[in-house]
Amino acid sequence: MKAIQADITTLNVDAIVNAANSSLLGGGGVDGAIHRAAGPELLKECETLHGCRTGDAKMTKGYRLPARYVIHTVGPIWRGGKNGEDAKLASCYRRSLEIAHQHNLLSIAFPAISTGVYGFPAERAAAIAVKTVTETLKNLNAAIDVIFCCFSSRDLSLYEKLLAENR
Ligand code: AR6
Repeated sequence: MKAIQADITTLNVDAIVNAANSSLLGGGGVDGAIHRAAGPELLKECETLHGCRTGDAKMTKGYRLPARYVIHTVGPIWRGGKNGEDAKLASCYRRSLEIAHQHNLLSIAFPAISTGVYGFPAERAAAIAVKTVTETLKNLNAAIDVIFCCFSSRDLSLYEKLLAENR
């Protein structure tokens, strides 16, 4: 597990995770960036998936991206924290890793799911991300290289602090 500051669309990994919405038909933020970089074939494949529930994930090919696959997950919209947001966010990380493991993928990069347009507090989300990934890798007995891909330097320092505490 490591954290880096980068544009996730540039990463040469087996899979990048998309912070999508339940339609899986594109949007702004990291979702928009991934669709632009992957090209129109990505939307075509997404149209065959018939959406995705909050907390779940579905995989497509990566098309023009350096990443081989995109795992699309739907984070919760922040509504104050008492509406199951933590569990739904944890489920996004867990389901994405389960799918990567099922397909024998060895590297995966996550954006900070739900912390943009969906308003989830960044620090709370990062703690859930690190904890859930640690637990899931252990439960799956999987040696997947996990990258937390931070867009801002502020997010990067949050993750670096958590990962240092986790060692
Ligand atoms: N690479 C890495 N991280 C990025 C990139 C990038 N190219 N672009 C943005 N981020 P958001 P959400 C960071 O809003 O909160 C979309 O419209 C960003 O700084 O992309 O889960 C979907 O269609 C933030 O830290 O996703 C949904 O409707 C993080 O990615 C909705 O937004 C997530 O921000 C999902 O909202």
